[in-house]
Amino acid sequence: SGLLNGKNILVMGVANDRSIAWAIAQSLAAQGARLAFTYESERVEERVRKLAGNIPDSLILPCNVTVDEDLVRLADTLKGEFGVLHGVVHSIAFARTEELEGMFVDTSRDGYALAQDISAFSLVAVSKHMYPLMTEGGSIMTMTYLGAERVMRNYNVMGVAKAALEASVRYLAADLGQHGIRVNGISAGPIRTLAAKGIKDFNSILHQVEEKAPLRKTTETAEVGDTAMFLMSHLSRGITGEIIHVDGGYNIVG
Ligand code: 0WD
Repeated sequence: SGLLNGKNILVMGVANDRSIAWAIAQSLAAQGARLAFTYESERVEERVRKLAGNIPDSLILPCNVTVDEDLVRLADTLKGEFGVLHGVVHSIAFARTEELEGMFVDTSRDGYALAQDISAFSLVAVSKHMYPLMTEGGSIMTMTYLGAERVMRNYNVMGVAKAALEASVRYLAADLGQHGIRVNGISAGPIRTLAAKGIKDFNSILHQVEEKAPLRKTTETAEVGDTAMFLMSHLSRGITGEIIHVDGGYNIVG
């Protein structure tokens, strides 16, 4: 009697077992969802196949979100395999490491465009290609960070991309609400993942959270997973265009 029985959900952004998307997948699978995973490139394909192999009945498909044809093919395959899609989890971001230190003012034109393309526009592109499959309504969600709202040291170009991502959540929610499709974001506290490796002084960021956050601890991926499960489920049916902080309360004090 899972909350997501009979729901077909696309999960994008598993890179390894520390990925936030992987914790989300586990929370969704525990409630009976049927999952499709995408991998960005052959570089991560084997790891994703190994992980997803633990989740019965799941699909594993290629999709680089910067390639339109990949999105077209993904939608076609999902239509054939699932028929109807109920949810999309977008847990994808990228910026060059050289743009994640020093001064934001030194961001290159290329680096800015790349961060925007992969980390913000991709949500728009994915939504455009997937919402026609969501004929029974559904839920789309993405992952964001406090660096969208205020200046966080070294987050730089990614903070600006996350600001665009959060605004995109609102515009997409306004567009897709008429189809019964909700669009939301989770703003997670810092978590040690592959993506976090690119951020300078990540340890000191984690320490600050332990010291200052109301819950006096750092965020665990399972906490994000369970909130994502709520957003994918009927329980959150009144919520759209929202950014939910899952950060132990850090944003109210930090
Ligand atoms: O502290 C953190 N880790 C936080 C992460 C705090 C708040 C938010 N987030 C966000 C990230 O910005 C991202 O949007 O959560 C999302 C997931 O990040 P993660 O789980 O921390 O990182 P990771 O496990 O690296 O997954 C991100 C993945 C990529 O991994 P790598 O590290 O191999 O680049 O995004 C995928 C890729 O699998 N990705 C792409 N997928 C499709 N097409 C692409 C692409 N072009 N580029 C990256």
